[in-house]
Amino acid sequence: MKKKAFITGINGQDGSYLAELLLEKDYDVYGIVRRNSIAEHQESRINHLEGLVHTEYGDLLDVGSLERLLRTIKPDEIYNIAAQSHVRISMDIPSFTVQSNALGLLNILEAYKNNCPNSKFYQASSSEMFGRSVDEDGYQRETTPMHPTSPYGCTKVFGFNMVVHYRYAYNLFAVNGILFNHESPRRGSNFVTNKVVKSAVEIKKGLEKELPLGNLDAYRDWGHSKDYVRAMNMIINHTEPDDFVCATGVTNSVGDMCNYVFGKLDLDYRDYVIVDEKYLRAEELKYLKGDSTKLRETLGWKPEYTFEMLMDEMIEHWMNIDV
Ligand code: G4F
Repeated sequence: MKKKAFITGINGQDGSYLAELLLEKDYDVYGIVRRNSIAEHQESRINHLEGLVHTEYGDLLDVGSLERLLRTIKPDEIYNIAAQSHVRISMDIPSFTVQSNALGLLNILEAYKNNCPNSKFYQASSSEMFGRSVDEDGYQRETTPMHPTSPYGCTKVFGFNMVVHYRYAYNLFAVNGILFNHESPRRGSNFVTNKVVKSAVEIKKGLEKELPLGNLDAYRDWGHSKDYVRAMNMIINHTEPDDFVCATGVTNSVGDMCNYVFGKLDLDYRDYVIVDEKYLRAEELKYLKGDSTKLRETLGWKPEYTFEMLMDEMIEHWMNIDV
């Protein structure tokens, strides 16, 4: 019998790559999409999967839809990837962010417990939970204390703790992947990697003159979304329910990233990048570098993409389309 997977956020970057991976592994793939007034671009990341995945209208804030779908589909694996995932925007709309990410997670966790407790549940937890915390050796790992620096980070700490609590309280196979930043050509263009690559290509093509950014001194551990959805599937298929950090272990600043991307296009980023206060954050998470030894040693995961391969793929993507 084919395994059934249920994905919230199937039309996002990670959801679309995860759906592709699970189809390759011969799963039946179900997902929910939220109703949007502009229907045209709603499923643009999964248009190529039309007829291969089953999509239904649903919403993490609509308990009835979650209960009904989980009761009827009875998936083997549930991946909760949907979220208000933009950290700076979470400072503009903290209440909505809490509703989507914290209350929404609780809604689907309850629907899971009440309708298909024999399924397995994956929660998209985040390195943003670590916030101000770095271990003495310069890494964050599963044991690093969590001191989040944004409403988004606070909601993810709530979600992480609820998943662990439900695991022990109700004997559920509920797990967390603590994923560091992961990108791809499918990344929204208001996240810094795709914003920089898209703008640098536009500048190269003579379509733009400058690139306004926020903090250039923040460090991030950037990997490829394809590698990270592979980790999600490995984590949910481990013999025991557990929590794992997924990261490359390499960190670069936003300035380093600009230098690499503009350099590949034979441009000097310092001639084009300006700092615009609009993109600064009320509190910045300054430094992320993940230690994923537990994931590598327990489950044999390792990333296939380096930072340079990731950036090169994104540059090539934008060079090949009309922007
Ligand atoms: O690309 P970002 O917006 O990603 P951020 O805030 O690190 O969050 C991402 O990674 C988290 C995992 O740690 C996820 F949980 C979360 O959902 C999301 O996927 O910003 C990266 C860095 C920040 O330090 C930011 O201040 O880039 C800096 N930055 C500088 N200028 C900018 C800009 N970020 C954005 N989005 N736009 C700018 O103009």
